[in-house]
Amino acid sequence: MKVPPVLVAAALVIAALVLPAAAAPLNSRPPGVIGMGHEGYTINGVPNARRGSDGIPVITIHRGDVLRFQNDSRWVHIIGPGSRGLLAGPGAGAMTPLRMLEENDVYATPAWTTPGEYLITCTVHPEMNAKVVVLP
Ligand SMILES: [Cu+2]
Repeated sequence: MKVPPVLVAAALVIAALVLPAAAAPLNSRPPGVIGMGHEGYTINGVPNARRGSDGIPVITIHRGDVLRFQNDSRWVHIIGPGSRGLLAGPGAGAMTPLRMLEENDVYATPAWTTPGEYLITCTVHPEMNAKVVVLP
């Protein structure tokens, strides 16, 4: 018996709607950890973090602090120094040139040792940008 293609397509659509809900729940994000959603960072609960006038998260830390990220989404993120999905040269701030995070992955940067302003981005989601302000 031949199955009409429209039934196969409908079954795939239904499976796509149901399967994510059946996946294991994501780990909850501890306070102070920057979340990674779909095309944006989550900063509620992160001390000294706010939205800038352009809507981009601004996270203020002191020299020697580290930043902690958790991918609390089902999307893969590849973060690094830069803006709008384009990487800056390595060594900008304390971000490693690239760090891939799959769901539930946690990453702590090395200590930020040089005061200044640094941009971070996600190469997968160019809309995913943030500014890190390192105070002396
Ligand atoms: Cu991303």
